[in-house]
Amino acid sequence: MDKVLLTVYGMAISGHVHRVRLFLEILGLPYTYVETTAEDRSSPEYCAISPLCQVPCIRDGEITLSDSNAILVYLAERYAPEGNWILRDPLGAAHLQRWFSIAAGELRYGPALARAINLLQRPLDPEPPRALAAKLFGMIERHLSGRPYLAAEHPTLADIALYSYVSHAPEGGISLTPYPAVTVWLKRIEAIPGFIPLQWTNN
Ligand SMILES: N[C@@H](CCC(=O)N[C@@H](CS)C(=O)NCC(=O)O)C(=O)O
Repeated sequence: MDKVLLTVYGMAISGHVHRVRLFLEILGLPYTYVETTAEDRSSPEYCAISPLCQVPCIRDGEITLSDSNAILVYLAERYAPEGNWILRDPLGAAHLQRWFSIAAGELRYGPALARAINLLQRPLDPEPPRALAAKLFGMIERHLSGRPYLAAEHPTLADIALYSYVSHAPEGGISLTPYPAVTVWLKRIEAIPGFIPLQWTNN
């Protein structure tokens, strides 16, 4: 394999960024991490490589790519094509896409938003995102009862895409105690070699 020259642009608090770093660590790929400021993210240079001026964004040699789920797919296809992180049979591929949509929808506007409201003191009512989180976590709890992982009998990108904001839901005032199957699933992800936690400080 060519020498890997990966850079991740991120924000330590972000679960979207964590899912990318988590996967890079699990794959054992070396990379440089660049913490961005709000000023960095609004610069024309940054918005040229991340068109919505968001993190995460990666640079891989000549390639730049934004959107956490797109980055996961790129990394799996480019650096672990022999792995089974992506499901290729018609139903498996559809299920994986379904979890990506949930990660960008209910997860983002449920537990992730409730967490942002709490941690970043956003002037928004946390109850609607908490209600969405309860609906989502109830569904995931039922789904994981009797299943080890979200989309297959083994970990896939679905698990990587969901882990960060599910595990940090308590920071949005959402307890995981009512969801024992979800809690066991989180521990399964944490046992994958290379796992790194989402760690940030607000100083
Ligand atoms: N669809 C994007 C969403 C990423 C996203 O919302 N990033 C947030 C941080 S968690 C961000 O960059 N916010 C800063 C901004 O929008 O200015 C992805 O999956 O990467």
